[in-house]
Amino acid sequence: MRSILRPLLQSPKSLWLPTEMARPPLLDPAILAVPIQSRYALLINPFYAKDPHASFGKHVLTPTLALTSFAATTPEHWQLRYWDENLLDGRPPFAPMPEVVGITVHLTFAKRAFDLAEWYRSRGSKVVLGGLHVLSCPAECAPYADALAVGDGVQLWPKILADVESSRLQSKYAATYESDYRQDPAPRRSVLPRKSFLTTTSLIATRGCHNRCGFCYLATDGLRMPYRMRGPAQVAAEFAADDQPYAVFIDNNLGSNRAYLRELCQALRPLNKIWSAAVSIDVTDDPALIRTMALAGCTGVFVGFESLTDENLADAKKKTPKAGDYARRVRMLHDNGIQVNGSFVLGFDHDRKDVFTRTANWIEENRLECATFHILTPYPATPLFRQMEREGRLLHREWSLYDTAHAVFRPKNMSAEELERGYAWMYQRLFSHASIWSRRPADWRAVAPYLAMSYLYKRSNRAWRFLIKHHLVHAAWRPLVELTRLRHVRFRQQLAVRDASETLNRPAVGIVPAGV
Ligand code: B12
Ligand code: SF4
Repeated sequence: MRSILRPLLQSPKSLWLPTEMARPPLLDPAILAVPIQSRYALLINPFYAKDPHASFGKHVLTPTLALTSFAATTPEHWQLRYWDENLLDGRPPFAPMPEVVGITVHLTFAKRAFDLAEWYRSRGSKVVLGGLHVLSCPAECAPYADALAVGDGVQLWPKILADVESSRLQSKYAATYESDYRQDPAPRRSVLPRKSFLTTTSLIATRGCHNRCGFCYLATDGLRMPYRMRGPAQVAAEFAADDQPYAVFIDNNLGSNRAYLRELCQALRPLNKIWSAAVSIDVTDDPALIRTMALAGCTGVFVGFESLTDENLADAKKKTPKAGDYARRVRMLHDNGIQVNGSFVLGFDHDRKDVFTRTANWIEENRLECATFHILTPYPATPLFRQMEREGRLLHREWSLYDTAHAVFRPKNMSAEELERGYAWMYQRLFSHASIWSRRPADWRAVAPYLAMSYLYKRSNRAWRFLIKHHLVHAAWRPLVELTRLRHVRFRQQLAVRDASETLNRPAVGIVPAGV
């Protein structure tokens, strides 16, 4: 069995990176312009290079809502097509040639977005650029676009298409993030290729966060994003409508407003489905809320611990409990059957060379099922960027390397090379057999599913490439997820029965691992 699986299982040291995971498909200059099809819009999520240290599975867990959110506002008489270059289906479609091409731009794939824009524009399409990088660097993006969409696309897209129809397209459209979020339509998930993602149900219930950490894109100059919430019933209805057992909340911080999260859980509970979400660890200030989340189907949380050093957290202006109290809080989540995927930033000013081993030891001691690492990255127009610029510590402005896998600044207490080596070492260690085994759940009944998920997610990059290319991601993953959902439904029934008769904070029967 081992010998059959060996070619598919990744050795963490091999750092396997096939060309199609490293480079975008060729935009053939020889392809001539074909007639434009009017009232046809193509939306593109551009290619970005994958980090061979991390899991390729992450990229097909759940789709971005950048394009589907505003796609829902497309008038009926417009034909719409969605194209995600990261699904390895080759170059984006061009026959017929779309009248409008909408491209979302992040700094890491800005170059690819600009290449796509030039290619389509030179063949007669009107290109609209929007997204985070357009917000933070509009002047850089403007030469590549017929129109820039700065801010919320849901408000801008219908106006842009109407102006295309009347030949009055403007070069810039701007909208704030202050409208009533409950008025937004549900994202148009029907345009997504269902076979290509573990789940197409990326849900978003809130925008914004009560924090404004200096390194986060939410702290971008001029970006006003008050915490806005959709109606809990709206969110539950979207979950039910997409007919998937598992959803991923892509909110920045689903735990920012606890009263709201409680209401949302009440709306989700009757669905008998499972979900995971990003929350800040202060959500554990309220143990009853953690139990409510578990009863509503929460199987995993993505927590930005960022650092185990309080001075780093203070420098980043993150309002968070002391790092010394993190372990107790992780236990509380585990006791409610909720897995923890910890996110750690490396390279803060108080990080010394021991940060790597210290962090890895802590993750193993506290049995975090999964961990994600990021090299500190100063995103343009954030307070961190300004600080690094002021201190002359930026090494370059090659945005494609601002992907949190490269050191783009001079760290204080180590060299940039040491920081990158330490980052790579963290993934090697945490994705190793020994480390995966050391973090297995305490309850033996949860060990087998934990191992299945861990190996699929952390050590199967060759398999991921195969599954992505052959549109088998959903088929391969869904049975595991469905099984987990069934186990979780049983688990929460036991939890509810016990709550009715006993005190709240006794540990639950065991972790039910779902997702990653
Ligand atoms: C889902 C997600 C992913 C998915 C899918 C990514 C993808 N591009 O396909 C996965 C898990 C694979 C992923 C990976 C990574 N991600 Co990511 N991801 C997200 C997440 C959680 C949600 C994105 C989303 O759907 N947002 C909701 C939509 C509705 O908002 P939006 O994108 O701003 O779009 C709105 C407007 O901007 C506008 N708009 C956007 N595009 C366009 C286009 C047009 C034409 C128009 C008119 C309007 C428009 O309209 C939309 C509606 O208002 C965000 C955090 C967040 N909550 O936003 C991080 C985030 C985007 N990711 C981030 C990062 C850093 C990464 C990684 C580099 C991290 C890593 N090392 O692994 C990788 C690699 C991706 C890369 N190289 O860029 C950062 C980006 C920071 C930055 N300044 O660019 C974010 C902001 C997280 C953070 N807090 O730092 N990610
Ligand atoms: S807690 Fe997370 S989402 Fe909120 S500002 Fe800080 S990094 Fe951004």
